[in-house]
Amino acid sequence: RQAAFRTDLTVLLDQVGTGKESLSFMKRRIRRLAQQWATAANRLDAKLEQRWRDQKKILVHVGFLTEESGDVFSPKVLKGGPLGEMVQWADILTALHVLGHNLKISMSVKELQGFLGVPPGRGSCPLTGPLPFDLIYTDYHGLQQMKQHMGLSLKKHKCHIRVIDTFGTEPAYNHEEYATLHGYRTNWGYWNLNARQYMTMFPHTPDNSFMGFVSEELNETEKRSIQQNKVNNMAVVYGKEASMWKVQGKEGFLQILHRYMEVHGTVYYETQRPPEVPAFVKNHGLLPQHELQQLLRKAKLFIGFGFPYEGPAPLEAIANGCIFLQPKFNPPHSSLNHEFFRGKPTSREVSSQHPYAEQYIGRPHVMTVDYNNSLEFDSAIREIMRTKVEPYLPYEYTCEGMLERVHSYIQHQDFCAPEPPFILANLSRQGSAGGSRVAGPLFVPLSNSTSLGWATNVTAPSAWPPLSSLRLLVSQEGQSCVEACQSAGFICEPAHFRFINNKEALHGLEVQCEVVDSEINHILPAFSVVRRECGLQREPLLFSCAGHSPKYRRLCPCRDFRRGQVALCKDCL
Ligand code: U2F
Repeated sequence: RQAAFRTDLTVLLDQVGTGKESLSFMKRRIRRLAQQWATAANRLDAKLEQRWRDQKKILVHVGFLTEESGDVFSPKVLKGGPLGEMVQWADILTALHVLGHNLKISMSVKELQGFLGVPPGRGSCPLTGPLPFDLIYTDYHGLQQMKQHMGLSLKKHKCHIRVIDTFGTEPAYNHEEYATLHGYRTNWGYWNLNARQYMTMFPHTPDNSFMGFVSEELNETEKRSIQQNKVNNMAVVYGKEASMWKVQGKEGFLQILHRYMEVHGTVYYETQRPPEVPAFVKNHGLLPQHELQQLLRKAKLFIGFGFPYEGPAPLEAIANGCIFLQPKFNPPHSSLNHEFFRGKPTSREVSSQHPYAEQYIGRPHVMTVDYNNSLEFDSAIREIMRTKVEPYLPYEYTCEGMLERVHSYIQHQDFCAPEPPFILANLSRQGSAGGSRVAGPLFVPLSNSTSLGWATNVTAPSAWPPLSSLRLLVSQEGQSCVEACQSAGFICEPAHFRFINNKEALHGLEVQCEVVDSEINHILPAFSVVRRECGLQREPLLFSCAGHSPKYRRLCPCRDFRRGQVALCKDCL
């Protein structure tokens, strides 16, 4: 069946259910953004020009909100607890509904069993018939529950699963045997999925798919009125829980801030001001989302103290015309050196409180500074007061951007079908482009590394992203493909690894190999210049953009991307 866009959210709101603060929060959000979603649906509908879209049967099982997982989030909704995950799930549900799919929502193990058709009860019971869904969106808790209740049949059906995974899972952690043997085993990873089945909150490692969420959008009139009504010396602190205000050196930089600006907070409290919040701060208490937006519309500065990491609030602040000021982390925080990230299935280095804001948005909307350097901090505040900025929201965080991305994933990502073979032939230095046939140099000269070009005719008509987006690069020693592609203005594309994991690519690059081995190691394909050794990847699950090693230069499959929509290549729609 063909999917038709929906702009009425009544059915969805009924499906979400009642009885928990988390559900009420999500429903309030869905209602508040309904108009914005409807407009976006109409726009995308027009953009896709009647293109056929399959209607999919989709189950959404929100594991972290089930009683069976302990549901620690719901009781904290009104007390300053994490809301980012609920923001994202509300938006995922809305996007799937608006795109017109056939949606079932489960928030308990009992509902999960009912939808899957496995008998209720505690033990594991295999699903005998076919899976009644094309796609299942869940999280790590939900995955565990499915394993418990579907037993071995989970393995058979796992290509249909998508895991909503805030901070991401790198391939080395996802491969059970490899993780166990090489010290990448954590509480979460080791599910042997295709790493693109994990979907993140921000575009972290491109090994995963970027799901995202949305933020409020403003029309031109609202933008103008916001700019007129900005209070130049008003700052709002990012941190809705008192513990987020327990920061080393806070007195120092807060004093500087207070010298120039009136400081506001939205910290949850029961009866009296939490001792962590200084007396000069005007604390509004935890606000409902729409009231927070109003406060942000007036404020000039939204200031982070270092925690929470990578939440939605900075995007909302920037969308409402604030400048976001945040601490730089030197050394960067990661699962190797920081409690919060310990045990998370990634070694990603987090360079500031909000690396997306730092790297994808940047000045003038975002300033990332060393808070221990009072001169630098002082001059940042003065610069912020002088700078005029317009409200800004990256396209990928608008409703249309999210619909476009989720639509593309649903129609094109298929982890069930065996990867279609491709033809690699006619190695030559030149070629002719046309259709899905890639020819011409898959090669970008890098000023600080000598990457060599190769040209070949490759055909893979059903590849997505299409092959036309592929650019082959060689990393520096110690550099990951994430960095190598980024430094050339591209993004690493794990789906393209299979096209460059071959002797022909090495040959075309004129790499001098005395040996070419095929091994199981997440930094391959790669070569060692000193030892004249080349290695190809034997385990496709270990193709990794994130991997790096000081001894190896990696072969990197980069691709182009759309402005403001890094998840999609130029020919991806
Ligand atoms: C992140 O979770 P948080 O919930 O701590 O992220 P925030 O950026 O603080 O904001 C989440 C939402 O809370 C809302 C605000 C945001 O959409 O509009 N809010 C509000 O309604 N009222 C207020 O007074 C203040 C904020 C991240 F999302 C999680 O994935 C992580 O687990 C967590 C820890 O790093 O950080």
